[in-house]
Amino acid sequence: MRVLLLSMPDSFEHTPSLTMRMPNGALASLAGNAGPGHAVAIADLILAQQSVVPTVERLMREHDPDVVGLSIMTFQRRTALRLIQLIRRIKPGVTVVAGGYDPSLAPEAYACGSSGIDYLVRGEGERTFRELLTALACGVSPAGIAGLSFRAGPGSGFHHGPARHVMRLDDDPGLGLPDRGARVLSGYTFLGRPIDVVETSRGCTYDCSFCSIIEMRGRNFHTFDFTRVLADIADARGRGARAIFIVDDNITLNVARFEALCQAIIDAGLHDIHYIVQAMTSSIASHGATLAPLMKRAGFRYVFLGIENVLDEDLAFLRASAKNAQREGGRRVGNATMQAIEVLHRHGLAVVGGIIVGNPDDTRESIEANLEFARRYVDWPYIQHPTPYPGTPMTADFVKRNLIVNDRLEEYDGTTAVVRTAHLDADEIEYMRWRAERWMKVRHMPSALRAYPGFVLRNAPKMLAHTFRGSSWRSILGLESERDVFRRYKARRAAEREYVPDTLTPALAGTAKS
Ligand code: B12
Ligand code: SF4
Repeated sequence: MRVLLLSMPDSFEHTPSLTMRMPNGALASLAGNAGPGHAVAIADLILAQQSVVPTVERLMREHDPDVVGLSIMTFQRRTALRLIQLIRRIKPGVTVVAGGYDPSLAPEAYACGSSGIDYLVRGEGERTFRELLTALACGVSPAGIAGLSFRAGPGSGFHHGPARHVMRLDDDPGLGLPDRGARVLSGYTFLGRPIDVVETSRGCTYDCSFCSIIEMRGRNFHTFDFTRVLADIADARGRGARAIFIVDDNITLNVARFEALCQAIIDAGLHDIHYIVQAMTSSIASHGATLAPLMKRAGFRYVFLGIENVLDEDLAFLRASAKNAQREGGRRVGNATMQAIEVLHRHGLAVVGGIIVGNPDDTRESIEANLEFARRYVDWPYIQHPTPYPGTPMTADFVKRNLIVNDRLEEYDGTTAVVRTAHLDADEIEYMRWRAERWMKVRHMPSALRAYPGFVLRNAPKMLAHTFRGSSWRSILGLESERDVFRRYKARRAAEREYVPDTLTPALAGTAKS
Protein backbone atom coordinates (compact mmCIF):
# COMPACT_ATOMS: atom_id res chain seq x y z
CA MET A 1 0.00 0.00 0.00
CA ARG A 2 1.07 3.58 -0.52
CA VAL A 3 0.80 5.42 2.79
CA LEU A 4 1.10 9.12 3.59
CA LEU A 5 1.52 10.01 7.27
CA LEU A 6 0.95 13.59 8.39
CA SER A 7 1.54 15.45 11.63
CA MET A 8 -0.39 18.66 12.08
CA PRO A 9 1.00 22.15 11.43
CA ASP A 10 -0.33 23.69 14.66
CA SER A 11 2.43 24.71 17.03
CA PHE A 12 2.53 26.77 20.17
CA GLU A 13 4.21 29.85 21.52
CA HIS A 14 7.26 28.15 23.06
CA THR A 15 8.32 26.47 19.80
CA PRO A 16 9.02 29.27 17.29
CA SER A 17 9.73 28.07 13.78
CA LEU A 18 13.10 29.82 13.67
CA THR A 19 14.58 28.07 16.70
CA MET A 20 12.70 24.82 17.24
CA ARG A 21 11.23 22.43 14.74
CA MET A 22 11.24 18.76 15.72
CA PRO A 23 9.98 15.73 13.87
CA ASN A 24 7.01 13.80 15.21
CA GLY A 25 8.52 10.62 16.65
CA ALA A 26 5.32 8.59 16.37
CA LEU A 27 5.16 8.76 12.59
CA ALA A 28 8.71 7.52 11.99
CA SER A 29 8.05 4.67 14.41
CA LEU A 30 4.84 3.75 12.57
CA ALA A 31 6.72 3.85 9.26
CA GLY A 32 9.49 1.64 10.62
CA ASN A 33 6.95 -0.93 11.73
CA ALA A 34 4.42 -0.78 8.90
CA GLY A 35 5.38 -4.21 7.61
CA PRO A 36 6.81 -5.33 4.27
CA GLY A 37 5.53 -4.19 0.91
CA HIS A 38 4.27 -0.73 1.86
CA ALA A 39 5.68 2.59 0.62
CA VAL A 40 5.40 5.09 3.46
CA ALA A 41 6.00 8.85 3.25
CA ILE A 42 5.99 11.17 6.29
CA ALA A 43 5.29 14.90 6.25
CA ASP A 44 5.60 16.98 9.41
CA LEU A 45 3.42 19.91 8.47
CA ILE A 46 5.01 22.21 11.08
CA LEU A 47 7.72 22.51 8.42
CA ALA A 48 5.21 23.98 5.97
CA GLN A 49 3.07 26.20 8.17
CA GLN A 50 2.89 28.98 5.60
CA SER A 51 1.76 26.67 2.80
CA VAL A 52 -0.20 23.78 4.30
CA VAL A 53 -2.82 23.44 1.57
CA PRO A 54 -0.44 23.54 -1.44
CA THR A 55 1.95 21.19 0.38
CA VAL A 56 -0.77 18.62 1.07
CA GLU A 57 -2.09 18.96 -2.49
CA ARG A 58 1.41 18.33 -3.84
CA LEU A 59 2.04 15.35 -1.54
CA MET A 60 -1.30 13.79 -2.46
CA ARG A 61 -0.42 14.19 -6.15
CA GLU A 62 3.14 12.90 -5.85
CA HIS A 63 2.47 9.97 -3.54
CA ASP A 64 -1.09 9.14 -4.57
CA PRO A 65 -1.64 7.33 -1.24
CA ASP A 66 -4.10 4.50 -0.63
CA VAL A 67 -4.02 5.35 3.08
CA VAL A 68 -3.51 8.70 4.81
CA GLY A 69 -2.72 8.65 8.54
CA LEU A 70 -2.91 11.73 10.75
CA SER A 71 -1.32 12.23 14.17
CA ILE A 72 -3.46 14.59 16.23
CA MET A 73 -3.21 16.41 19.56
CA THR A 74 -6.33 18.03 20.97
CA PHE A 75 -5.42 21.59 19.98
CA GLN A 76 -4.85 20.31 16.44
CA ARG A 77 -8.28 18.71 16.08
CA ARG A 78 -9.88 21.51 14.07
CA THR A 79 -6.98 21.65 11.61
CA ALA A 80 -7.01 17.86 11.26
CA LEU A 81 -10.71 17.76 10.47
CA ARG A 82 -10.32 20.54 7.91
CA LEU A 83 -7.36 18.77 6.32
CA ILE A 84 -9.34 15.56 6.00
CA GLN A 85 -12.02 17.42 4.05
CA LEU A 86 -9.29 18.69 1.71
CA ILE A 87 -7.76 15.23 1.34
CA ARG A 88 -11.15 13.68 0.58
CA ARG A 89 -11.82 16.32 -2.04
CA ILE A 90 -8.51 15.49 -3.73
CA LYS A 91 -9.00 11.70 -3.52
CA PRO A 92 -12.49 10.71 -2.35
CA GLY A 93 -11.76 6.99 -2.04
CA VAL A 94 -8.62 7.25 0.09
CA THR A 95 -8.65 5.45 3.46
CA VAL A 96 -8.19 7.90 6.33
CA VAL A 97 -6.80 6.80 9.70
CA ALA A 98 -6.45 9.05 12.76
CA GLY A 99 -4.20 8.32 15.75
CA GLY A 100 -2.41 9.97 18.64
CA TYR A 101 -3.58 11.52 21.88
CA ASP A 102 -6.79 13.18 20.75
CA PRO A 103 -8.39 10.35 18.75
CA SER A 104 -7.39 7.96 21.55
CA LEU A 105 -8.84 10.04 24.38
CA ALA A 106 -11.79 11.68 22.63
CA PRO A 107 -12.84 9.16 19.96
CA GLU A 108 -16.43 10.47 20.08
CA ALA A 109 -15.25 13.75 18.55
CA TYR A 110 -14.36 11.88 15.36
CA ALA A 111 -17.40 9.60 15.22
CA CYS A 112 -19.58 11.62 12.87
CA GLY A 113 -19.50 10.05 9.39
CA SER A 114 -18.94 13.46 7.81
CA SER A 115 -15.58 13.76 9.61
CA GLY A 116 -14.26 11.64 6.74
CA ILE A 117 -12.31 9.29 9.02
CA ASP A 118 -12.49 5.56 8.37
CA TYR A 119 -10.44 4.22 11.29
CA LEU A 120 -9.15 5.38 14.65
CA VAL A 121 -6.06 3.83 16.18
CA ARG A 122 -6.29 4.13 19.95
CA GLY A 123 -3.20 4.09 22.17
CA GLU A 124 0.17 2.77 21.00
CA GLY A 125 -0.06 2.52 17.27
CA GLU A 126 2.67 0.40 15.67
CA ARG A 127 1.10 -3.06 15.91
CA THR A 128 -2.47 -1.88 15.32
CA PHE A 129 -1.50 0.12 12.25
CA ARG A 130 0.57 -2.71 10.86
CA GLU A 131 -2.32 -5.15 11.23
CA LEU A 132 -4.68 -2.63 9.64
CA LEU A 133 -2.40 -2.19 6.61
CA THR A 134 -2.10 -5.96 6.23
CA ALA A 135 -5.88 -6.38 6.36
CA LEU A 136 -6.45 -3.58 3.84
CA ALA A 137 -3.78 -4.95 1.50
CA CYS A 138 -5.30 -8.43 1.64
CA GLY A 139 -8.85 -7.13 1.31
CA VAL A 140 -9.98 -8.71 4.58
CA SER A 141 -12.07 -6.99 7.25
CA PRO A 142 -10.02 -5.23 9.91
CA ALA A 143 -12.91 -5.54 12.39
CA GLY A 144 -11.68 -7.02 15.64
CA ILE A 145 -8.09 -5.71 15.44
CA ALA A 146 -7.15 -4.70 19.00
CA GLY A 147 -6.81 -0.94 19.44
CA LEU A 148 -8.78 -0.19 16.26
CA SER A 149 -12.12 1.61 15.90
CA PHE A 150 -13.94 0.98 12.64
CA ARG A 151 -17.27 1.75 10.98
CA ALA A 152 -19.78 -1.03 10.35
CA GLY A 153 -21.05 0.81 7.27
CA PRO A 154 -20.61 4.11 5.46
CA GLY A 155 -21.69 6.97 7.69
CA SER A 156 -22.24 4.81 10.79
CA GLY A 157 -20.54 5.56 14.09
CA PHE A 158 -17.43 3.77 15.29
CA HIS A 159 -17.31 0.28 16.72
CA HIS A 160 -14.43 0.10 19.14
CA GLY A 161 -12.38 -3.07 18.93
CA PRO A 162 -10.88 -4.33 22.22
CA ALA A 163 -8.17 -2.19 23.81
CA ARG A 164 -4.61 -3.19 22.93
CA HIS A 165 -2.26 -3.90 25.80
CA VAL A 166 0.77 -1.62 26.00
CA MET A 167 3.95 -3.16 24.65
CA ARG A 168 6.68 -4.26 27.00
CA LEU A 169 9.28 -2.99 24.48
CA ASP A 170 11.63 -5.85 25.32
CA ASP A 171 9.24 -8.27 23.56
CA ASP A 172 10.56 -10.54 20.85
CA PRO A 173 10.26 -9.54 18.06
CA GLY A 174 10.72 -6.01 19.34
CA LEU A 175 9.78 -2.80 17.63
CA GLY A 176 11.75 -1.95 14.51
CA LEU A 177 13.74 1.28 14.48
CA PRO A 178 11.95 4.43 13.28
CA ASP A 179 12.18 4.90 9.52
CA ARG A 180 13.55 8.44 9.27
CA GLY A 181 14.21 7.94 5.57
CA ALA A 182 10.44 8.13 4.98
CA ARG A 183 10.37 11.86 5.80
CA VAL A 184 9.77 14.00 2.75
CA LEU A 185 10.03 17.53 4.19
CA SER A 186 13.17 19.11 5.63
CA GLY A 187 14.12 21.92 8.00
CA TYR A 188 14.17 20.36 11.49
CA THR A 189 16.17 22.64 13.76
CA PHE A 190 17.18 23.43 17.30
CA LEU A 191 18.99 26.76 17.40
CA GLY A 192 20.50 26.00 14.00
CA ARG A 193 21.44 22.37 14.71
CA PRO A 194 19.57 19.67 12.79
CA ILE A 195 17.48 17.89 15.42
CA ASP A 196 15.79 14.51 15.72
CA VAL A 197 13.87 12.68 18.42
CA VAL A 198 14.69 9.35 20.09
CA GLU A 199 12.79 7.23 22.61
CA THR A 200 14.49 5.15 25.28
CA SER A 201 11.35 4.26 27.28
CA ARG A 202 7.58 4.72 27.36
CA GLY A 203 5.19 5.40 30.17
CA CYS A 204 5.15 6.83 33.67
CA THR A 205 4.03 5.54 37.05
CA TYR A 206 2.97 8.93 38.45
CA ASP A 207 -0.49 10.40 37.93
CA CYS A 208 -0.23 14.18 37.62
CA SER A 209 -3.75 15.45 37.14
CA PHE A 210 -2.96 17.54 34.03
CA CYS A 211 -1.14 14.82 32.09
CA SER A 212 -2.82 12.66 29.45
CA ILE A 213 -0.37 9.83 29.77
CA ILE A 214 -2.22 7.74 32.36
CA GLU A 215 -5.54 7.80 30.50
CA MET A 216 -3.61 6.97 27.34
CA ARG A 217 -1.68 3.92 28.54
CA GLY A 218 -2.17 3.33 32.29
CA ARG A 219 0.56 3.62 34.93
CA ASN A 220 3.53 1.62 33.70
CA PHE A 221 7.11 2.07 32.54
CA HIS A 222 8.79 0.02 29.82
CA THR A 223 12.25 0.42 28.43
CA PHE A 224 14.12 -0.29 25.21
CA ASP A 225 17.46 -2.04 25.61
CA PHE A 226 20.59 0.05 25.12
CA THR A 227 21.62 -1.74 21.92
CA ARG A 228 18.46 -0.48 20.29
CA VAL A 229 18.71 3.01 21.82
CA LEU A 230 22.30 3.46 20.64
CA ALA A 231 21.43 2.16 17.17
CA ASP A 232 18.55 4.64 17.07
CA ILE A 233 20.78 7.56 18.10
CA ALA A 234 23.42 6.47 15.59
CA ASP A 235 20.78 6.31 12.87
CA ALA A 236 19.60 9.85 13.67
CA ARG A 237 23.19 11.06 13.75
CA GLY A 238 23.99 9.28 10.49
CA ARG A 239 21.15 11.23 8.88
CA GLY A 240 22.60 14.52 10.06
CA ALA A 241 21.13 15.11 13.52
CA ARG A 242 23.39 17.15 15.81
CA ALA A 243 20.77 17.60 18.52
CA ILE A 244 18.42 14.98 19.92
CA PHE A 245 15.29 15.46 22.02
CA ILE A 246 14.68 12.38 24.14
CA VAL A 247 10.90 12.15 24.10
CA ASP A 248 10.48 9.65 26.96
CA ASP A 249 7.52 10.40 29.18
CA ASN A 250 9.71 10.15 32.27
CA ILE A 251 13.26 8.83 31.81
CA THR A 252 14.13 9.74 35.41
CA LEU A 253 11.90 7.01 36.86
CA ASN A 254 14.95 4.73 36.79
CA VAL A 255 17.97 6.86 37.56
CA ALA A 256 20.45 3.96 37.62
CA ARG A 257 19.37 3.10 34.07
CA PHE A 258 19.64 6.74 32.98
CA GLU A 259 23.17 6.97 34.41
CA ALA A 260 24.13 3.76 32.60
CA LEU A 261 22.64 5.19 29.40
CA CYS A 262 24.75 8.35 29.70
CA GLN A 263 27.83 6.16 30.11
CA ALA A 264 26.79 4.03 27.13
CA ILE A 265 26.39 7.18 25.00
CA ILE A 266 29.89 8.30 25.99
CA ASP A 267 31.39 4.84 25.36
CA ALA A 268 29.73 4.69 21.93
CA GLY A 269 31.21 8.09 21.00
CA LEU A 270 27.74 9.61 20.56
CA HIS A 271 28.38 12.43 23.05
CA ASP A 272 29.12 15.02 20.38
CA ILE A 273 25.37 15.45 20.02
CA HIS A 274 23.46 18.04 22.09
CA TYR A 275 20.76 16.21 24.05
CA ILE A 276 17.61 17.68 25.55
CA VAL A 277 15.55 15.70 28.04
CA GLN A 278 12.59 16.05 30.39
CA ALA A 279 13.16 15.23 34.05
CA MET A 280 11.51 15.06 37.47
CA THR A 281 12.85 17.39 40.15
CA SER A 282 12.83 14.70 42.87
CA SER A 283 15.10 12.35 40.88
CA ILE A 284 17.48 15.13 39.93
CA ALA A 285 17.62 16.47 43.49
CA SER A 286 18.29 13.04 45.00
CA HIS A 287 20.73 11.72 42.40
CA GLY A 288 22.05 14.87 40.71
CA ALA A 289 25.46 14.62 42.34
CA THR A 290 26.29 11.55 40.25
CA LEU A 291 23.75 11.92 37.42
CA ALA A 292 24.32 15.56 36.40
CA PRO A 293 28.08 15.30 35.69
CA LEU A 294 27.45 12.14 33.65
CA MET A 295 24.69 13.89 31.71
CA LYS A 296 27.01 16.77 30.99
CA ARG A 297 29.73 14.44 29.71
CA ALA A 298 27.21 12.59 27.56
CA GLY A 299 26.26 15.82 25.79
CA PHE A 300 23.08 16.89 27.60
CA ARG A 301 22.52 20.65 27.40
CA TYR A 302 18.97 21.51 28.33
CA VAL A 303 16.91 19.76 31.00
CA PHE A 304 13.18 20.40 30.94
CA LEU A 305 12.28 20.24 34.63
CA GLY A 306 8.68 19.50 35.56
CA ILE A 307 8.58 22.02 38.41
CA GLU A 308 4.86 22.59 37.81
CA ASN A 309 4.47 25.05 40.69
CA VAL A 310 6.40 26.38 43.66
CA LEU A 311 3.42 26.47 46.03
CA ASP A 312 2.33 23.39 47.95
CA GLU A 313 -1.42 23.97 47.48
CA ASP A 314 -0.99 24.17 43.72
CA LEU A 315 1.19 21.07 43.66
CA ALA A 316 -1.54 19.24 45.54
CA PHE A 317 -4.14 20.31 42.97
CA LEU A 318 -1.84 19.20 40.13
CA ARG A 319 -1.17 15.92 41.98
CA ALA A 320 2.49 16.69 41.49
CA SER A 321 3.63 16.82 45.12
CA ALA A 322 5.19 13.35 45.13
CA LYS A 323 7.31 13.87 42.04
CA ASN A 324 8.56 17.18 43.41
CA ALA A 325 9.32 15.93 46.89
CA GLN A 326 12.75 16.15 48.38
CA ARG A 327 13.46 13.02 50.39
CA GLU A 328 15.98 12.11 53.04
CA GLY A 329 16.19 8.57 54.34
CA GLY A 330 12.96 7.79 52.49
CA ARG A 331 11.08 10.65 54.24
CA ARG A 332 9.65 13.67 52.49
CA VAL A 333 11.44 16.75 53.84
CA GLY A 334 10.44 19.51 51.42
CA ASN A 335 10.32 20.58 47.79
CA ALA A 336 13.05 19.29 45.49
CA THR A 337 13.00 22.10 42.95
CA MET A 338 15.76 24.35 44.29
CA GLN A 339 18.11 21.47 44.91
CA ALA A 340 17.47 20.10 41.40
CA ILE A 341 18.13 23.45 39.76
CA GLU A 342 21.22 24.03 41.84
CA VAL A 343 22.83 20.69 40.99
CA LEU A 344 22.06 21.04 37.27
CA HIS A 345 23.54 24.54 37.22
CA ARG A 346 26.61 23.41 39.13
CA HIS A 347 27.32 20.96 36.33
CA GLY A 348 26.69 23.39 33.49
CA LEU A 349 23.23 22.19 32.42
CA ALA A 350 20.56 24.72 31.49
CA VAL A 351 17.12 24.46 33.10
CA VAL A 352 13.95 24.80 31.09
CA GLY A 353 11.40 25.53 33.80
CA GLY A 354 8.05 23.84 33.27
CA ILE A 355 5.60 25.75 35.47
CA ILE A 356 1.78 25.82 35.43
CA VAL A 357 0.00 29.00 36.54
CA GLY A 358 -3.73 29.73 36.68
CA ASN A 359 -4.86 26.82 38.85
CA PRO A 360 -8.35 27.07 40.40
CA ASP A 361 -7.43 28.89 43.61
CA ASP A 362 -4.59 30.98 42.19
CA THR A 363 -4.56 34.63 43.09
CA ARG A 364 -2.51 37.42 41.56
CA GLU A 365 0.02 36.89 44.37
CA SER A 366 0.37 33.13 43.87
CA ILE A 367 0.90 33.55 40.12
CA GLU A 368 3.40 36.34 40.73
CA ALA A 369 5.28 34.11 43.21
CA ASN A 370 5.77 31.53 40.45
CA LEU A 371 6.77 34.13 37.87
CA GLU A 372 9.28 35.62 40.27
CA PHE A 373 10.71 32.18 40.93
CA ALA A 374 11.10 31.59 37.20
CA ARG A 375 12.75 34.99 36.75
CA ARG A 376 15.33 34.21 39.38
CA TYR A 377 16.13 30.57 38.87
CA VAL A 378 15.28 29.10 35.49
CA ASP A 379 17.25 29.65 32.32
CA TRP A 380 14.39 29.32 29.88
CA PRO A 381 10.77 29.64 30.96
CA TYR A 382 8.21 27.10 29.76
CA ILE A 383 5.27 28.49 31.65
CA GLN A 384 1.84 27.19 30.76
CA HIS A 385 -1.75 27.42 31.86
CA PRO A 386 -3.67 24.39 33.06
CA THR A 387 -5.48 23.02 30.04
CA PRO A 388 -8.44 20.65 30.27
CA TYR A 389 -7.44 17.92 27.81
CA PRO A 390 -9.89 15.05 27.31
CA GLY A 391 -10.01 12.46 30.05
CA THR A 392 -7.61 14.00 32.57
CA PRO A 393 -8.56 14.30 36.24
CA MET A 394 -7.84 18.02 35.97
CA THR A 395 -10.52 18.43 33.32
CA ALA A 396 -13.07 16.89 35.67
CA ASP A 397 -11.98 19.29 38.44
CA PHE A 398 -12.36 22.34 36.22
CA VAL A 399 -15.74 21.17 34.94
CA LYS A 400 -16.95 20.57 38.50
CA ARG A 401 -15.94 24.09 39.53
CA ASN A 402 -17.33 25.56 36.33
CA LEU A 403 -14.07 27.35 35.54
CA ILE A 404 -13.66 26.52 31.83
CA VAL A 405 -14.35 29.69 29.89
CA ASN A 406 -13.23 28.75 26.41
CA ASP A 407 -14.10 25.60 24.46
CA ARG A 408 -12.34 26.54 21.20
CA LEU A 409 -10.00 23.56 21.22
CA GLU A 410 -7.54 25.07 18.74
CA GLU A 411 -6.61 27.45 21.57
CA TYR A 412 -5.82 24.57 23.94
CA ASP A 413 -2.13 25.02 23.23
CA GLY A 414 -0.97 25.53 26.80
CA THR A 415 -0.05 29.20 26.49
CA THR A 416 -3.62 30.37 26.00
CA ALA A 417 -5.51 30.54 29.29
CA VAL A 418 -8.80 28.75 28.68
CA VAL A 419 -9.78 28.42 32.33
CA ARG A 420 -10.22 31.10 34.97
CA THR A 421 -9.44 30.84 38.64
CA ALA A 422 -11.76 31.58 41.53
CA HIS A 423 -10.11 35.02 41.71
CA LEU A 424 -8.86 36.02 38.25
CA ASP A 425 -10.24 35.92 34.76
CA ALA A 426 -8.46 33.93 32.07
CA ASP A 427 -7.31 36.91 30.05
CA GLU A 428 -5.64 38.49 33.06
CA ILE A 429 -3.80 35.26 33.90
CA GLU A 430 -2.50 34.95 30.38
CA TYR A 431 -1.49 38.60 30.31
CA MET A 432 0.55 38.22 33.50
CA ARG A 433 2.40 35.20 32.13
CA TRP A 434 2.96 36.64 28.67
CA ARG A 435 4.27 39.95 29.98
CA ALA A 436 6.74 38.36 32.39
CA GLU A 437 7.94 35.59 30.15
CA ARG A 438 9.18 37.80 27.32
CA TRP A 439 11.83 39.38 29.54
CA MET A 440 12.88 36.02 30.95
CA LYS A 441 13.55 34.89 27.39
CA VAL A 442 15.66 37.97 26.71
CA ARG A 443 17.75 37.22 29.78
CA HIS A 444 18.66 33.83 28.32
CA MET A 445 20.09 35.39 25.15
CA PRO A 446 23.70 35.78 26.46
CA SER A 447 23.98 32.12 27.41
CA ALA A 448 22.34 31.04 24.14
CA LEU A 449 24.90 33.24 22.40
CA ARG A 450 27.76 31.48 24.20
CA ALA A 451 26.39 28.03 23.33
CA TYR A 452 25.19 28.72 19.78
CA PRO A 453 27.16 31.84 18.74
CA GLY A 454 26.81 31.62 14.96
CA PHE A 455 23.07 31.04 15.06
CA VAL A 456 22.31 33.69 17.67
CA LEU A 457 24.51 36.33 15.99
CA ARG A 458 22.78 35.74 12.67
CA ASN A 459 19.28 35.61 14.11
CA ALA A 460 19.15 37.75 17.27
CA PRO A 461 16.93 40.45 15.69
CA LYS A 462 14.44 37.83 14.46
CA MET A 463 14.50 36.03 17.83
CA LEU A 464 13.74 39.28 19.64
CA ALA A 465 11.06 40.19 17.11
CA HIS A 466 9.35 36.86 17.77
CA THR A 467 9.59 37.25 21.53
CA PHE A 468 8.10 40.74 21.38
CA ARG A 469 5.46 40.04 18.75
CA GLY A 470 2.76 42.64 18.84
CA SER A 471 5.12 45.48 19.80
CA SER A 472 5.37 48.58 17.64
CA TRP A 473 7.42 51.77 17.62
CA ARG A 474 4.55 53.43 19.42
CA SER A 475 4.62 50.84 22.21
CA ILE A 476 8.41 51.05 22.46
CA LEU A 477 8.10 54.83 22.87
CA GLY A 478 5.46 54.34 25.55
CA LEU A 479 2.64 55.77 23.41
CA GLU A 480 0.74 52.51 23.56
CA SER A 481 0.08 50.34 26.57
CA GLU A 482 1.27 46.78 27.12
CA ARG A 483 -2.39 45.75 26.98
CA ASP A 484 -2.55 47.02 23.39
CA VAL A 485 0.52 44.97 22.54
CA PHE A 486 -1.03 41.91 24.20
CA ARG A 487 -4.23 42.34 22.17
CA ARG A 488 -2.20 42.52 18.95
CA TYR A 489 -0.18 39.45 19.95
CA LYS A 490 -3.42 37.54 20.59
CA ALA A 491 -4.83 38.63 17.24
CA ARG A 492 -1.69 37.40 15.48
CA ARG A 493 -1.89 34.06 17.26
CA ALA A 494 -5.54 33.72 16.22
CA ALA A 495 -4.67 34.46 12.58
CA GLU A 496 -1.80 31.97 12.66
CA ARG A 497 -4.13 29.18 13.72
CA GLU A 498 -5.94 29.28 10.40
CA TYR A 499 -3.52 26.87 8.77
CA VAL A 500 -6.28 25.43 6.62
CA PRO A 501 -9.10 27.76 5.60
CA ASP A 502 -12.56 26.84 6.70
CA THR A 503 -14.01 26.74 3.22
CA LEU A 504 -15.03 23.11 3.49
CA THR A 505 -17.80 21.48 5.49
CA PRO A 506 -16.97 22.12 9.12
CA ALA A 507 -17.94 18.85 10.79
CA LEU A 508 -15.94 20.09 13.68
CA ALA A 509 -17.81 19.47 16.85
CA GLY A 510 -16.74 18.37 20.29
CA THR A 511 -15.15 19.96 23.32
CA ALA A 512 -12.72 18.67 25.86
CA LYS A 513 -15.54 18.68 28.38
CA SER A 514 -17.30 15.84 26.63
C1 B12 B 1 7.97 14.88 23.54
C2 B12 B 1 6.73 15.67 23.76
C3 B12 B 1 6.70 16.98 23.29
C4 B12 B 1 7.85 17.64 22.55
C5 B12 B 1 7.62 17.41 21.04
C6 B12 B 1 8.73 16.72 20.34
C7 B12 B 1 8.23 16.12 19.04
N1 B12 B 1 8.24 16.82 17.96
O1 B12 B 1 7.82 14.99 19.02
C8 B12 B 1 7.63 19.12 22.91
C9 B12 B 1 8.28 19.40 24.27
C10 B12 B 1 8.14 20.15 21.92
C11 B12 B 1 6.13 19.10 23.08
C12 B12 B 1 5.34 20.18 22.86
C13 B12 B 1 3.97 20.17 23.02
N2 B12 B 1 3.25 19.19 23.57
CO1 B12 B 1 3.95 17.47 24.00
N3 B12 B 1 4.53 15.79 24.61
C14 B12 B 1 5.61 15.12 24.44
C15 B12 B 1 5.53 13.76 25.15
C16 B12 B 1 6.38 13.82 26.42
C17 B12 B 1 5.98 12.55 24.33
C18 B12 B 1 5.38 12.45 22.93
C19 B12 B 1 6.11 11.39 22.12
O2 B12 B 1 6.85 11.70 21.22
N4 B12 B 1 5.96 10.11 22.48
C20 B12 B 1 6.56 8.99 21.74
C21 B12 B 1 5.66 8.55 20.58
C22 B12 B 1 6.24 7.36 19.86
O3 B12 B 1 4.44 8.18 21.17
P1 B12 B 1 3.06 8.90 20.83
O4 B12 B 1 3.29 10.29 20.41
O5 B12 B 1 2.10 8.65 21.89
O6 B12 B 1 2.57 8.08 19.55
C23 B12 B 1 2.03 6.78 19.64
C24 B12 B 1 0.50 6.77 19.67
O7 B12 B 1 -0.05 7.97 20.15
C25 B12 B 1 0.09 6.47 18.27
N5 B12 B 1 -0.01 7.52 17.27
C26 B12 B 1 0.38 8.80 17.31
N6 B12 B 1 0.12 9.40 16.14
C27 B12 B 1 -0.45 8.50 15.32
C28 B12 B 1 -0.91 8.60 14.01
C29 B12 B 1 -1.45 7.47 13.39
C30 B12 B 1 -1.92 7.55 11.97
C31 B12 B 1 -1.53 6.25 14.10
C32 B12 B 1 -2.08 5.06 13.44
C33 B12 B 1 -1.09 6.16 15.42
C34 B12 B 1 -0.54 7.28 16.02
O8 B12 B 1 1.12 5.59 17.86
C35 B12 B 1 2.37 6.09 18.33
C36 B12 B 1 3.35 4.96 18.48
O9 B12 B 1 2.92 4.00 19.42
C37 B12 B 1 3.99 13.63 25.44
C38 B12 B 1 3.56 12.76 26.57
C39 B12 B 1 3.84 13.20 28.01
N7 B12 B 1 4.11 12.30 28.90
O10 B12 B 1 3.85 14.36 28.30
C40 B12 B 1 3.53 15.11 25.45
C41 B12 B 1 2.15 15.45 24.87
C42 B12 B 1 1.94 14.62 23.62
N8 B12 B 1 2.26 16.86 24.50
C43 B12 B 1 1.16 17.49 24.67
C44 B12 B 1 0.98 18.87 24.38
C45 B12 B 1 -0.38 19.45 24.65
C46 B12 B 1 2.00 19.65 23.86
C47 B12 B 1 1.96 21.16 23.61
C48 B12 B 1 0.69 21.76 23.08
C49 B12 B 1 2.39 21.92 24.85
C50 B12 B 1 1.63 21.62 26.04
N9 B12 B 1 0.62 22.41 26.29
O11 B12 B 1 1.97 20.70 26.75
C51 B12 B 1 3.15 21.35 22.66
C52 B12 B 1 2.74 21.37 21.19
C53 B12 B 1 3.83 21.00 20.25
C54 B12 B 1 3.78 21.78 19.01
N10 B12 B 1 3.42 21.15 17.88
O12 B12 B 1 4.02 22.95 19.04
C55 B12 B 1 0.08 16.63 25.27
C56 B12 B 1 -1.05 16.23 24.30
C57 B12 B 1 -2.38 16.22 25.01
C58 B12 B 1 -3.52 16.13 24.10
N11 B12 B 1 -4.61 15.56 24.58
O13 B12 B 1 -3.48 16.58 22.98
C59 B12 B 1 0.92 15.45 25.84
C60 B12 B 1 0.21 14.11 25.90
C61 B12 B 1 1.36 15.89 27.27
C62 B12 B 1 0.19 16.18 28.17
N12 B12 B 1 -0.09 17.46 28.41
O14 B12 B 1 -0.47 15.32 28.66
N13 B12 B 1 5.69 17.88 23.42
S1 SF4 C 1 5.59 12.75 35.98
FE1 SF4 C 1 5.44 13.66 33.90
S2 SF4 C 1 4.85 11.96 32.52
FE2 SF4 C 1 4.47 11.30 34.64
S3 SF4 C 1 2.29 11.72 35.01
FE3 SF4 C 1 3.48 13.53 35.75
S4 SF4 C 1 3.61 14.94 33.99
FE4 SF4 C 1 2.92 12.93 33.19
